[in-house]
Formats: sequence, structure tokens, C-alpha cells
Amino acid sequence: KFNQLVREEPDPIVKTMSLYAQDPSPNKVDVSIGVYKSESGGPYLFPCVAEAKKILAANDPGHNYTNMQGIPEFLEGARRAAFGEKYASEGKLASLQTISGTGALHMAFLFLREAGYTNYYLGVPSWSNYVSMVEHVGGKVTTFNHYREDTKDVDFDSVVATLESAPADSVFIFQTCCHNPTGADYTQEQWTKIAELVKQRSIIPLLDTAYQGFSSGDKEKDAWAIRHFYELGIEFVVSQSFSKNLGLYGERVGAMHAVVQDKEFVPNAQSTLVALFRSECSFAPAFGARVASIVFQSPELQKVWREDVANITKRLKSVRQKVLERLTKLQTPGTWDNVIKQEGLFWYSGLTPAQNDRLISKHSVYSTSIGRVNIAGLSDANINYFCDAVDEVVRA
Ligand code: PLP
Ligand code: TYF
Repeated sequence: KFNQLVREEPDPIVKTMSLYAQDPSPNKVDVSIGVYKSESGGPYLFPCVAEAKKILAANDPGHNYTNMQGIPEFLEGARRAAFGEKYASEGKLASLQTISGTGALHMAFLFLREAGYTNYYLGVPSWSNYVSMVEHVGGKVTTFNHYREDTKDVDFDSVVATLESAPADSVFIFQTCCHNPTGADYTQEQWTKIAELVKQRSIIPLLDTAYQGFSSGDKEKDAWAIRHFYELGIEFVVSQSFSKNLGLYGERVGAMHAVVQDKEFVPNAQSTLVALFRSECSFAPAFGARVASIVFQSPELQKVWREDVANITKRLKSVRQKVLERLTKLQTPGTWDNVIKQEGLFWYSGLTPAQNDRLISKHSVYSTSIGRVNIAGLSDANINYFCDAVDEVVRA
């Protein structure tokens, strides 16, 4: 009966985003939801996407149904982006176009369930939706520490200990770069150790890639872990979002890939993905994937895309540096150098929920309750205002 339904809480990040929208303060600062913003504080349209949209408009393909696996040019480009030219064409991948990164994760969970995997491990803190999404499809999640408050970096001992003790056939969810919410990523040396343990202990990694390029500024470098796992001959799954690194958030552009070591079984994995998707959505949205395909297929637009990603990363790093300089100048009590060590959009500030509440109520600075700050919400126009507000709540 409908009157038996309970009232569910909204996603806290989305709630904060709406509170910001309603705030009349002219000084308000939005560092909540993870979207990239330009120096002027507005939404950022990637120049490569602007160009691709013009090309698409001039060659309107209409609105017919596409292909249940996905638009072939999109899938080919998505594979190349994640795995690199060589590995993308070796025939070991089963791929599906999905409803962005969230849809890729959902399809990954369903695919893994179909293959007999339901036992998940997740380093926390992590992106808020993983646990409910796994449980939604009947999986079980065990957590370990991803982050150490004292070093403000990855808790690698916890990762290793958990990999060494988890039962065979467990799935480990890892983020390849720009960890949400901590910005604390594994080094190549740490990935090498993780991959070695994964292989030894028959673990299945699910590599979630939502910010490829925003860590090093180079999409190829940020895909290092994916390619390393591939080289070791491990079976694994990749969920891939183009929300951030093409700025296509609302268009829902993503893909899921399964690496199947015995090529003979790729058609089985591929047809399984399509059969599962048929029962979920039938066809993924076309517009954003077509725009992305145009970028993927054009060497000129690929070059513009690379430059876009490099420029974004440069701006993020410069904002981080300025935040550190300002907090140092203010002699704000505490250590703040993790702001320049952490990667991607997010700075895990260490501010408490009470301090974050005060940031909102007293300064109209909308961070997240867990202290995650979206660095892209800052620019020369508001860095000092933001840092002064942080200083005030820390001393309050
Ligand atoms: N995975 C991580 C780590 C994320 O931060 C996000 C959110 O952006 C997603 C997946 C989902 O991405 P999308 O918005 O493309 O569904
Ligand atoms: O963590 C973020 O801010 C992004 C966007 O339910 C997001 O990953 C936030 C909440 C959500 C879905 C996406």
C-alpha cells in the first residue's frame, strides 16, 4: 500500500546545492556538488564539445532508436579513452553504453551478480551512492579505511590488510583518480601492489573512472591503473563517466567495460550486458554520446580536448595553491597543506559538521557536511572570502 511508504531523506549534496540556489546573499559561494566551473564561476562548456555540437547540428541524425549495446563510434572511443589504442582493439572487452557513470556502476553491479559476484569491499569515506547502489541489487558491502585523518592521505595499510584477508571472488571498488571525496589517490607503486594482491587472491576489481584527466592533467596518465590491471591479465570491470571530463553531466554519457581474459567468452559477456540493459533501459540516450563520438573521432577535437583537460587541471592546482597561501597568511590554526597534495576537484578539508554548518549560516559558503570542498567553485573573485570564512569558523 502506498501509505506504507516511508519518507526518504534527499541526497545531502543535492540538498546543499538547492539551499545555495535559494540563498539571496551576493557573497554566496558554492563548493558543494562536484561539477567543474570556469574562472568566472559559471558552468564550463568544453570548447571541444561546443565545436562537436555545431558539427552534430549540421549533420542532424534524427531521433530514431540507436543500438542496444550503444552507439558503436561512442563505444570505440570510450574504450580507447580508458584502455588506450592498443588494448582497446585486442578483442578482450565487452562494452555497453550506459546512463552515465551511475548507470555504468549499476550495470557493473548487475553484470557481476550475473557472473556470481555479490560480495563487495569499499574504502571509506567514499562517494555516497555506492553502498545503496550495491545493496539495491542485493549485494553486500564491507568497508575498510581509505583515508587517514592524521596523515591526510591514503590509508594504504588498511587497503593491503583488507586485500590480504578478503575472501576470494570479492569485488573491490576502487576509484582510479581524483578520489571522491578525499582527493587522496594511490601512487603507481601502490597500484602495483594492489594489482599484485588482486591477482594473487582472486579478487575482482571494479575501477570507477569519473574524473579521468583531472588528476595529472593528462587523460592517458590518469588511466594508468586500468592499463596496468589489463597488462597483468586480470579480469575486471570499468565504469566510466564523461560527466566531468567532457562537462556533459545532464546528458548522461558513460560506458561500462568488462575485461574478459578468454576471448572466446567475450560474446557471452557482451550479450549478457545487452540482455541486462534491455530489461533496464533498452537504449541509452543518444545526444551526448553523439557529441562525445565526434570528439573521439576527430584528431583536431581530440587535441582541443587534451588542452581543455590540461587547462582545467592547471586552474584547479592554482586555486589550491592560493587557498594554502591565504590560510597561511591568516595563520589559521591547523595544518592545511593537504589542499595542495590532494588531486582533482575535491579537497577534504577536515572541517567538522558544526564548522560546515557555520560556514553556511554565517558566511553563505556551501561546502558539504563531511568537509568536502569542490575546489572548482573557487576563483580569484572569492578565494579570499572563502578562506576568511574558513578562518572564522576554525577560530569560533
Ligand atoms: N563515481 C564517482 C566517483 C563520482 O564522483 C560520480 C559523480 O559524479 C559518479 C561515479 C557518477 O557519475 P555520473 O554523474 O556520470 O553518473
Ligand atoms: O559527488 C558529487 O558531487 C558528484 C555528483 O547523488 C553527484 O559525484 C552527487 C550526488 C549524487 C550524484 C552525483
